[in-house]
Amino acid sequence: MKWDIFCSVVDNFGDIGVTWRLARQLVAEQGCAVRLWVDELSAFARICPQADATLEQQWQEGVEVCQWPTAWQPVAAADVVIEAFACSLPPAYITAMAERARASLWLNLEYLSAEDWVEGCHGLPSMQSNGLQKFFFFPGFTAGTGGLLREGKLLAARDELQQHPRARSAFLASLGVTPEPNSQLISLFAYENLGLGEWLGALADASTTSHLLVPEGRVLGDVERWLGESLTAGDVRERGALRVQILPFVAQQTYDRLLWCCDFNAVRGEDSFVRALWAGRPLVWHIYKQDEDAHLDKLQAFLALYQQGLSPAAQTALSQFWLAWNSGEGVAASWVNLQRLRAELVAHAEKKALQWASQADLATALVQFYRNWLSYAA
Ligand code: TRH
Repeated sequence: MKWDIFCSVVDNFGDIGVTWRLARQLVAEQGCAVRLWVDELSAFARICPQADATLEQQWQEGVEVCQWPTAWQPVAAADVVIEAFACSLPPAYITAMAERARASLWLNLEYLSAEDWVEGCHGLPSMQSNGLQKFFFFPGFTAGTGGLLREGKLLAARDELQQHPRARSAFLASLGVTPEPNSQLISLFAYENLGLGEWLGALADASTTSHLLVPEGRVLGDVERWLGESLTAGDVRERGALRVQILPFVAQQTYDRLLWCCDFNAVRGEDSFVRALWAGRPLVWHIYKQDEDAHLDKLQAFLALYQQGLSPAAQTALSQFWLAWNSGEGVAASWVNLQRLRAELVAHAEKKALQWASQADLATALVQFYRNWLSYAA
């Protein structure tokens, strides 16, 4: 089974983050031959540091990673073609898809959303002018969607680290992190946030200690402003009950492990958000901003789903903190409230991870979709 995945890096790391993860899993678990076309290899090299951003073609973890050239050179079309997040395929490639003895299956992999309409749109075809059908494939949280990216052994690997304090300490030490025994370990990956200083103030003033890990990125400016100095990876600063440590941007699998080790994860976008869900630890989601505040509907839809099973007090505290985090207002007060419900939120986060892990994962669902399509076409 040959797959071509096309990824256009719009901004940030989400597009390449999702497609790289999917490509790896299709190779490792589904026995597929995968070519990943990326138009900006420098973004790829950030999440896969062993990659060389100057190469037209390279193999990484069994995936053939190719520079998506501006001037497209004809290649044979694959059995299954994924255009990620509605990126436009090269016209000559679309012709090649149609001209195969059996046309390629063409899928548009959409962004993740917990909104109700997703189930109704998942898997719908759209007839193209050349006679090909393009299908819309929606990741999601319910059985009527394409599911979430989750490697088969993900939760077992996570448990290994979470349940063995020595393994956890050794992993953290490999990043230069040595938290005090009772300190709350927090990771912070977020967009610029006007409320960040307020939150850092609340952590510094708290009666218990926190150790905040900040991989270099967009939120660093807010941390620097609060501390009143520039920072680089490796720097550690203390203010009251808070220790702030700047980390380098690490490989994707290393970042996953970091999330598993933390007591609380602040994540953003799409891929880090899903990974924090699998960590089974309390989290806050800095959602990617969209025109006309469309992202707020997405945020509310997810909250509605995530809050199921929480006490009314925890539901209120959680949504207040998440909305404050995303608006940059009222972050300190809502954090203090949330902290009071920590025990309930810890148990809940693991329950949700296990619940979602009982559904088919996205890579399995994609392969199943292809098999169904083949038997329908036969
Ligand atoms: O980078 P993002 O903000 O990406 C966003 C979203 O995907 C958004 O929906 C999309 O529209 C926009 O890009 C274009 O956040 P996201 O999705 O979490 O992707 C970050 C990736 O970076 C993820 O795969 C994890 C990875 N990462 C590392 O590999 N190392 C690190 O040190 C860190 C912090 C992240």
